[in-house]
Amino acid sequence: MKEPDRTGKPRKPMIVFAGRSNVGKSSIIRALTGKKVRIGKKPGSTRWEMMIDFDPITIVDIPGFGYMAGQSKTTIEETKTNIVQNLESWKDNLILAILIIDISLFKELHERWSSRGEIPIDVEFYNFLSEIAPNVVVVANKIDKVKKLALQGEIDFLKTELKEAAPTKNPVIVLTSARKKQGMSDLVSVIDGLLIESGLSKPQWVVT
Ligand SMILES: Nc1nc2c(ncn2[C@@H]2O[C@H](COP(=O)(O)OP(=O)(O)OP(=O)(O)O)[C@@H](O)[C@H]2O)c(=O)[nH]1
Ligand SMILES: [Mg+2]
Repeated sequence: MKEPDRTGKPRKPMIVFAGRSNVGKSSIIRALTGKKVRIGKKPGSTRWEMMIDFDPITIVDIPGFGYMAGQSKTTIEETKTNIVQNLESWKDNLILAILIIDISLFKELHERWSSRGEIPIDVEFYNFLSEIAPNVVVVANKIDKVKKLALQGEIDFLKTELKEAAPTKNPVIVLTSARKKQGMSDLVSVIDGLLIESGLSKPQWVVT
């Protein structure tokens, strides 16, 4: 049963863009929809969720989890708790969760977290999103920052880690550079395919 939104209207199916701070969530939403969501050089640019009406769906830009420039540890923790609570409350409407990863940093951060005996936050979120959303697509963004020869290795590493985290799923990974506008049409094709499977029509993406 779909919960009505704050104005009492029934909610549209939602696609949420999640990921650590500064990975390019807002940049990708802007590149796909042409909507002027806030983008920033420093982590923590998106402070609250932004609901973008994009017929036949609602696209949600949420704050990044993890470090936010100029914010206290308490605020960062509160933001993360808030993101998790919001995502859980949208569960019935979520048709797709898109997890954006900065591929130029993934391996390095992964190794740092693992060496401390902690589950890397990207992997933790991948697990969480897989539990609450019927479809999860992982976007390896900022490919322009990875040397051409190293890219395949970085993607293989990501794939192995995701597979290990959720062995029953085959991770769907799309490679993008929001800055260079690469991979955007691949992402659109994957999203459209899932929308059509769910009986919905394609939105008017600005990417062709
Ligand atoms: N080199 C490179 N930079 C990118 C790419 N995508 C985004 N950026 C830059 O990364 C920075 C963060 O982009 P945002 O789109 O604000 O990232 P976000 O994930 O929404 O960040 P928060 O809202 O803080 O969580 C900006 O300076 C972008 O220009 C990319 O593909 N390549
Ligand atoms: Mg943002």
